[in-house]
Amino acid sequence: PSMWQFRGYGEPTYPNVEYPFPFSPPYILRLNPVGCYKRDFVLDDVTERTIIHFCGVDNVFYLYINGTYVGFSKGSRLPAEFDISALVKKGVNHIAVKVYTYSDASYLENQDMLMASGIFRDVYIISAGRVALRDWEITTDRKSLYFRAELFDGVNADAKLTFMGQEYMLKLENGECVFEKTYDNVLNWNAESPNLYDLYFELYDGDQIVETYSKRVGFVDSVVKDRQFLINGTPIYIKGINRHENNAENGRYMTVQQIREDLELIKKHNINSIRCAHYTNNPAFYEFATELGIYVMDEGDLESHGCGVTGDQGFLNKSPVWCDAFMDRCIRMAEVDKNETCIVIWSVGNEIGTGENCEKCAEYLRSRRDKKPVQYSAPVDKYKQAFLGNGYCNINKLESYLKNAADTDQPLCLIEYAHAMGNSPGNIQGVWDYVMEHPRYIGGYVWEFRNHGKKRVNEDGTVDYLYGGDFHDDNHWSNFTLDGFCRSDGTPKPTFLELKYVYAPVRFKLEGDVLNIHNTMDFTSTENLEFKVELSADGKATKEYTLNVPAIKPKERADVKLMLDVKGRDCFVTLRVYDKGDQVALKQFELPSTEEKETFVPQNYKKSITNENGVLTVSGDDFTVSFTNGMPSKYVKNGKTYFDEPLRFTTYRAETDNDGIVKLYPRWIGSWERARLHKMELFTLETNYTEFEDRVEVKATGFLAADKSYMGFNIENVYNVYATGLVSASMTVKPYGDMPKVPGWGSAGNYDTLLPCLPRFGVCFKTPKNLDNVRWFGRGEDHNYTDSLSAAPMGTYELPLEKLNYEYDVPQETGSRCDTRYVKVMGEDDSLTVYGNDAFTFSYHPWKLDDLRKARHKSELKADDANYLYIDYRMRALGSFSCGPNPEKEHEFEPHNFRLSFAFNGEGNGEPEYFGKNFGEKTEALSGVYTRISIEAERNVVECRNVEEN
Ligand code: IPT
Repeated sequence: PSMWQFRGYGEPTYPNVEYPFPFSPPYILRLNPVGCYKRDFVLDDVTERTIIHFCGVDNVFYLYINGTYVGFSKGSRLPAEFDISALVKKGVNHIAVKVYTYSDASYLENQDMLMASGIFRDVYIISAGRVALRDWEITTDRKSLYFRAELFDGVNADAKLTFMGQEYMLKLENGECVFEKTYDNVLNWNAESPNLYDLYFELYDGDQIVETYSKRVGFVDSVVKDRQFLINGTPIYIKGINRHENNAENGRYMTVQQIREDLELIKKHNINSIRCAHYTNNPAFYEFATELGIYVMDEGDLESHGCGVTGDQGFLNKSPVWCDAFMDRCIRMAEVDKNETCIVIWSVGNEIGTGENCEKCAEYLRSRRDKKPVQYSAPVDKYKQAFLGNGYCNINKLESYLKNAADTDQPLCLIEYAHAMGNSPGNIQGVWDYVMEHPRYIGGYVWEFRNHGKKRVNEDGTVDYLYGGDFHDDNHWSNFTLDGFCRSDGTPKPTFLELKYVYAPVRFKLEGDVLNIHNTMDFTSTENLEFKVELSADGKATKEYTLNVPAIKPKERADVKLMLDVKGRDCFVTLRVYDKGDQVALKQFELPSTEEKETFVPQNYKKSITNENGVLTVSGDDFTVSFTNGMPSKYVKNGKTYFDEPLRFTTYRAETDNDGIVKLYPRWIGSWERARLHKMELFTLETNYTEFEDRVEVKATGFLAADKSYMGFNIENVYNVYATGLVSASMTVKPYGDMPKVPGWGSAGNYDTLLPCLPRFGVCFKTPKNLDNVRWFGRGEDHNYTDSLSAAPMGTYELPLEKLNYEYDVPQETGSRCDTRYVKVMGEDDSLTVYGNDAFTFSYHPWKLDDLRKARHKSELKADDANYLYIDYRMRALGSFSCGPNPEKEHEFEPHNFRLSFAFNGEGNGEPEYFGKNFGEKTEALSGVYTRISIEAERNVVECRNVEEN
């Protein structure tokens, strides 16, 4: 199986919303490439009945056997079977399949993914005899089994059903039998304990067994009741993810092994639910989900987003002519997948607007024997949907959905939330804190599992992942489909680990030394979890112990006392929870400090100072530091040059996809570029120095500003150069003028966010290449942002530079670490060490910022001949704005006055020499409004003036 565009025949396309043909249903007014498949196959024997089964063919196909036309099928992600008994012979046979790229069905298969074609799932032949199973149905609830078998041609036959250790002889009359039985004492199936029982079915022709089947069956029922979603009568949380069937080498063709690996990775991340976005999956998927314990929302292969061009996404949904086509997709989904234990919800489809057709589909699904809740994306009748499904919204909006749902009886479920495009999403923790406080919310499904890039191996062996616009396509949505928690090559992003800990089986609160443990599991007590406590002070672990936790029942809480005897300035208690060796929960609390930083006491020293040609140089015994244009510009210590270009203020970051989607939706990028944040230069008005016995103080004031823009920053820098070559810096920054703003957008429900905001503010050291190891005390180990900290506890970490930065399929901002107290960028026996006064955010890149900004594929990003160490006062949070909300206000970097204080020193690789010293004024937000510099600009400034106190 494959998709021909992944095998060198043509290229995929990525139109996403807009149909890749003129809107004229049911016609396809465009060139329609056709793939012709031909091959021989050998039948050792020809039985009474030969059936050929196609598991998935995109988009429609015609089948020919031995030169004779057999039939036609559509429904790309649905199977099709043909009886070819009359056409096959013993020995060599010939099969031909003509696959069309487009058809009227394309109007209903407009999902957001790479469009590609071909026979992408298995094809197999069934050779059966006179007595042969045509269909079977296995439905359970908590106690009973309903079993129905149906034979071809209505023949009579005997059969044996083996289940729960018992054998039942069945008689099929006119080709049918039904078996029903209630069992006491069965263990129910749920995602936490996927208890299964083997069912065997043997079919006889006379006394010969002619066919045998087996299925693993779970006893389970799912209903929506009293504003909750109940599995076996117990309300559950949906800790879910949306998943497409997709991989970088074969498109929608996945091997059984790959499907298994996906699900194991998903399960390992504390995820209990998958929505089959947006079509029925490979049959192996459901079997693994059943075995591993994953609740599945199965979804019809139905999306008509492109109908939006008519002004109504539901244009076809409302058309009676299309009703059968809608129904066909839902009936086939339910018929094909009806025996899968893991499916607990049916979904009609995605983005099909509103209309009678989807109503009828929902009615049909609701009428089925299994009585599973039915979800549909179109809230025609909000009283009938299983869930009130919203997503991609900020906390305000979550609140208002709750209010609007006051007169309804369903739970609220975020069918899609937390858009993981590029370096994203932020605030999953915030959403879940809200969910946990509001029982009507039962959770939801993040968007989505894996990026959809198409792998390309370049001539030099580097690998890129391609997306819209790379395929000679002009109707495309660029990299909008690189929006998974894993890169295209399957590597998890740091936010996937964050998701894991947000979805953790236990949550914690700490008051004094009382730890409140909340079991968020639905069926399982905590008795098999192992709780470890780690105390640390100033970056060093001081004690570790195992916590004795009583078995806490599902959903219940218990208090446990902690021993918190730790002394130091920065004290933390870190809780790690293990389930069979796998860490399933992580939480850190800061403890009160018992010590203060020591004030740094300088030594007197002999110094020489020169001030020529705009360069001020201070030298001591074994160091020299120069200042140019108010910034440290060269630093040599013990014969080593740590930098010899001026530190640069950095007011820009390589845009994340949430900041704006390049060439698609500029959003913040547009606003920041209009403000010229990427072009800011420092204009120093004055530099003075004063010599003291024990230091030289350098003061500089100026503007950070750019042409064509009325905004900037007033800067006051104060440095002190001490005896050992230690240099402290205190930078007071006051923004002025017209600060960048961007409106919220559509579905994000974020209309209220018109805050001015900055991408970052900090300084950058250009360091030599040999400083290629990094040690820091701060948050790690993976990168972290103020709205994505749950997997990033404070600690001392060390990484080689090449492992420090997560590299996205589309290069963008990466590698930031918050709350850092010191960072050492190290060579073999030396380091440039930066000390916070008290904390900063750092990142360290082997690339130039501009190169990181401009590269649109991995291979375009080349390391520079220097490294770049960024010491930031603040780095903007992530948010989810590529298809969701901006960061919450408390995480947003609103412009305000502040001071950034730190010190740097050239030193060895051992303990940081000045860690724990206080160098004077701290890094902090300062009060005050923006400064205005011109009356004419009044109009622009007014809107920004609410930034009174930071
Ligand atoms: C949502 C779609 O359902 C999904 O297929 C995908 O396109 C996602 O957006 C964005 O990646 S719909 C959302 C815009 C409400």
